[in-house]
Amino acid sequence: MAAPGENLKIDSARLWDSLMEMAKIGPGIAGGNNRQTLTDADGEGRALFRKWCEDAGCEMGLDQMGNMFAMRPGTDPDALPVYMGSHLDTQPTGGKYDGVLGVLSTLEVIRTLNDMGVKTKHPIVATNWTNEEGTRFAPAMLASGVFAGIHTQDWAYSRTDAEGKSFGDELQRIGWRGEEEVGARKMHAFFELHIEQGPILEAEGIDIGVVTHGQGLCWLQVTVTGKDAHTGSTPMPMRKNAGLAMARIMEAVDGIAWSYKPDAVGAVGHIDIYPNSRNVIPGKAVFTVDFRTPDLEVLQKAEAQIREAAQKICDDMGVEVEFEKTGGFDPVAFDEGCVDIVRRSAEALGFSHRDIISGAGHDACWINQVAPTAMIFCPCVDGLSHNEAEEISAEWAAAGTNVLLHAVLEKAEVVA
Ligand code: HGY
Ligand code: MN
Ligand code: MN
Repeated sequence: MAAPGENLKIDSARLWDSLMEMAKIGPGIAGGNNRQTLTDADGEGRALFRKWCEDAGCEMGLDQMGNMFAMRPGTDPDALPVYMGSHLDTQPTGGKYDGVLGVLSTLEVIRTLNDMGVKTKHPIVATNWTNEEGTRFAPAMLASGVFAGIHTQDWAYSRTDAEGKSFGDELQRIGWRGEEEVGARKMHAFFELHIEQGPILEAEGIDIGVVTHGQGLCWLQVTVTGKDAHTGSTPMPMRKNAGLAMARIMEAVDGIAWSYKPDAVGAVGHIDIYPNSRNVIPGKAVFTVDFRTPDLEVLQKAEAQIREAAQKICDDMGVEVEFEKTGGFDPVAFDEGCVDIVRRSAEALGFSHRDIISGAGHDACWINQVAPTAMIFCPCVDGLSHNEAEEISAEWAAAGTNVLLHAVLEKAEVVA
């Protein structure tokens, strides 16, 4: 005799339709999405998610960082809710599934429980975290970071984008600043389904990633100041070429990451060069360094090494260099109990699975500091993400969502 809820399965076609519907909001130029945080498109996507959740009978909540909560009541209103969720904001050239699968899978879980008339002791809450990507307003996972007490709300509100607009003003402008105190909600557990954003699961033909850890991250912003000068009439020995210094520092970032192979990774992703004129030697370069590794000591060494290497490169070239730490977190070990629930849910549903470390950062990495937390990965094609060509199969999406359903049901306790 199956236990209550044991044979429950989500509606794969309905999940896929919701993904494709959401993908129409903030379209990219090559089939993906550009629905950056706190843009009008983000506001539209939020409104659609809210409508769907209200249609599913959820009680909506909104906090002062714009985090959205959709609660399906439990039989015991005093029982701490089981939360699940991810983010609807995307990269400028993002895919249709990064974060979005993690939010719309929670809607599908709630719709499925409604269809089956399943009651749970603990309430269940679907969540959309604001500004997970950190591309418009650094750092990444900003709102879940405030929720977990990592950042102050004032500091988060003060973060500005490339046009000098502040997070706080933009949140107010799109009309998604709620009244709830951020972090006041207490959680029985938190689960996040996400695409792997790496090649392992697909390459090994595995359906589910049981995420045991998240690698640590270090984000630096580097400003090199040289001197604008004529590219034709300035003798080579007199040049103070900030662009060249940046190129040498970029090379150093790559070399440091390779020196800690196979786990460490490093790149420079955002580059601004001034005055960016074809016949002016760049007098200023502002760029970002992104190091990641599961090993905290290696992460700290890599940061120290790039600061030292960049300083030497700039001293030798007679240019100035400044560093700003714009984001970072130590490697994360998720809650063993919740990780085991994910593993057993995959097992019970007959999905192949393997333990895996997350290469990307996720809201779950911060929520893990305030509630028992675990993540579920599904494969993505060629491991590609943060690219409009990001792709998954409906089967992968359904498998991940079914594991999410069963993991959440175990923590929320089905009431027969
Ligand atoms: O940067 C990250 O790992 C995430 O995609 N925001
Ligand atoms: Mn993501
Ligand atoms: Mn992302």
